[in-house]
Amino acid sequence: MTSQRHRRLAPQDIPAVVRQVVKRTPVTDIHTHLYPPAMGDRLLSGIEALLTYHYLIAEALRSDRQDADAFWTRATSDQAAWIWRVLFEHQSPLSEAARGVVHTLSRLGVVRDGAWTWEAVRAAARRAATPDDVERVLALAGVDQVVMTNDPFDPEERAWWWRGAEARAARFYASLRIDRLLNQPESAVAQARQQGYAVSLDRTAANRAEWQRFLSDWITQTTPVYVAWSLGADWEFPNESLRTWFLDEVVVPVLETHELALALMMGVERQVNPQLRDAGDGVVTVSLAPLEALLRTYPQIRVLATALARENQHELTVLARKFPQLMIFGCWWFLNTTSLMREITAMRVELLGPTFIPQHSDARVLEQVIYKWDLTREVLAHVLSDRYEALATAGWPVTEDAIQRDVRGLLSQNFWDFVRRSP
Ligand code: RAT
Ligand code: ZN
Repeated sequence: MTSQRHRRLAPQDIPAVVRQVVKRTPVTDIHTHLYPPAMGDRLLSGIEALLTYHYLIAEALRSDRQDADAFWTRATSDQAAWIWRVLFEHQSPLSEAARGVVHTLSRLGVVRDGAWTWEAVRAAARRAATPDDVERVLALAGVDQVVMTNDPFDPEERAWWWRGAEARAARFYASLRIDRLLNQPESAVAQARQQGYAVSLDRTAANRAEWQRFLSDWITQTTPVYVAWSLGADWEFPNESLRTWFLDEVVVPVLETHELALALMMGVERQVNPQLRDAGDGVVTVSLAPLEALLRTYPQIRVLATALARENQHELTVLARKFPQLMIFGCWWFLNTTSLMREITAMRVELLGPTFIPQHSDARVLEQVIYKWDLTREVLAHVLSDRYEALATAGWPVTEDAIQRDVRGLLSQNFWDFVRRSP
């Protein structure tokens, strides 16, 4: 067995071996909106949640041209039934998000004998997922660890985390999302004050210390794997803004003290169409100059980064060649499609070798990890097969062991090494 894995592979055998390795290698899903079942309503699951995913809401409203305000007045079960009618009965579910529902239901075995009627599909609906469901779904998707999105400005999260040890759940890791601090500081002040911190927007030593105390308390309580910030095109760094003050005086020192990485999710334009609510955010190409300046100013800070615009992908990948403390990750949101993932993943491998994190699921509903990771595995196997075949053809001894090592890095180890933790 072992000698088999050390055996030099013939180019024609490579695709099958790569596919097998990619299929069996467990994933760390480094950015999701999933939570342990003990967090109750936070964990979305089941057919209604799958259908009322904001990606599908946007697609259904576009297809049917129904008034969005009318959509929002419906009960969730009606919204789900309507989306099914529009996207699955009145047209074929060709989009990635719609195909994802079909793929997921098939893999879960809930649609039998090709009976894709709404009645049959709805019969698969469940209420809150049990811990056993979570285990089963994660096993189907081959996901071992899940990183949540935790908002320190959310009073419910505060109540949950301060309940202590019981808040910890196997497989689920916290990430601290500080959007509010850097994007809506007034609201951050109000929320942090409610939690008992005497913070303000003043650029004073006392305020700096109090904000640092706020973040440090959250870090101690949740032991996040990173601190995250999502932003649009309006970031400038360095400059005289309050945002820069927060970065320089609060965020960076706290990251240093706790030896944490910062995750940047760049290129979201919030509420392009507010009528669509959660489905109303869009994409914007950003300048990467502020990121570059941040990396130069703080070489000791490790930065995970993803960009939402296709137009930013090449520049971001080149930036990662220049700064080892930059780890690029994911084909985010509107990029999580077969064609764009293929393009972006191939480019990243060609420019960075196996030193990046190809994907995160961004799942908001438990079962979504199935279609999102199946697709990622398909794309990754395709891209890697080409590369290993080219290597073998050039004379390099490609072995199963080597493929396994690289894939393990891409699907989980690169992340854990970068954040300096172990799962
Ligand atoms: O991909 C998504 O589901 C988006 O709505 C956002 O969650 C985005 O990933 C974010 O975390 O801001
Ligand atoms: Zn997200």
